[in-house]
Amino acid sequence: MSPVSRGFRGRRPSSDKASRLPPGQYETRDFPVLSAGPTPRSPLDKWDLTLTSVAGKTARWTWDEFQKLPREKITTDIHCVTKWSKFDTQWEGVSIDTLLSEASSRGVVASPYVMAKCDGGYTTNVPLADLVNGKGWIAFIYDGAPLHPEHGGPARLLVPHLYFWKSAKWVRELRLMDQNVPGFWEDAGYHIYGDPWREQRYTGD
Ligand SMILES: Nc1nc2c(c(=O)[nH]1)N[C@H]1C(S)=C(S)[C@@H](COP(=O)(O)O)O[C@H]1N2
Ligand SMILES: [Mo]
Repeated sequence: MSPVSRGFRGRRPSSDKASRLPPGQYETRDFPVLSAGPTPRSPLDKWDLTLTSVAGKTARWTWDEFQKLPREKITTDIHCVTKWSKFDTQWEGVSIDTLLSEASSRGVVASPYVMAKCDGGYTTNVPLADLVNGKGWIAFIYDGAPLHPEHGGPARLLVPHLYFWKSAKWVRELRLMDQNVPGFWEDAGYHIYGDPWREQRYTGD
């Protein structure tokens, strides 16, 4: 009989967790940092968030104004295209629904696509339908504390049902668009949409 009993080899993922793991992914418990460049630092008194319509109308929030908007708590699994997934991450943020309804009262008309634009130049495109109805947030608290700069602080887009490259760190602008224009990674060969459950990693998947 083997000196090492099966019980000491570690548990297999519970079927609950297994069913939450998209194809080709594995679970990690730490929180890897993936950035295409250095971590930008914008002081909060210079930070703002802008929603821009196709016609060029804008709604802008300073940090203080943004902090006064109604916020939500989000507990969600996240899935990186480099194959790690992390379960039950906890965030607080302002929903895109909230931002859009504020913005529409300021004349910002919705359009079917959005380009998220970030400090440092990163961009990513997301259909507006994937950001509304409780599917997208501008998150600024992670695990009960201000979002760490390496993870996108002061604030990042959070779109957890798509691969995590869509969750743009250091986001400063959501620009509405009529056309689905590829962002930084999409232009470099990543999938234009990026659904982890359909394993849409690269163009053509
Ligand atoms: N501005 C910006 N946002 C970004 C990235 C980036 O390089 N710059 N990387 C993306 C990728 S590929 C992933 S997997 C996640 C990683 O987020 P994390 O570093 O908090 O794990 O951020 C996404 N958002
Ligand atoms: Mo990624």
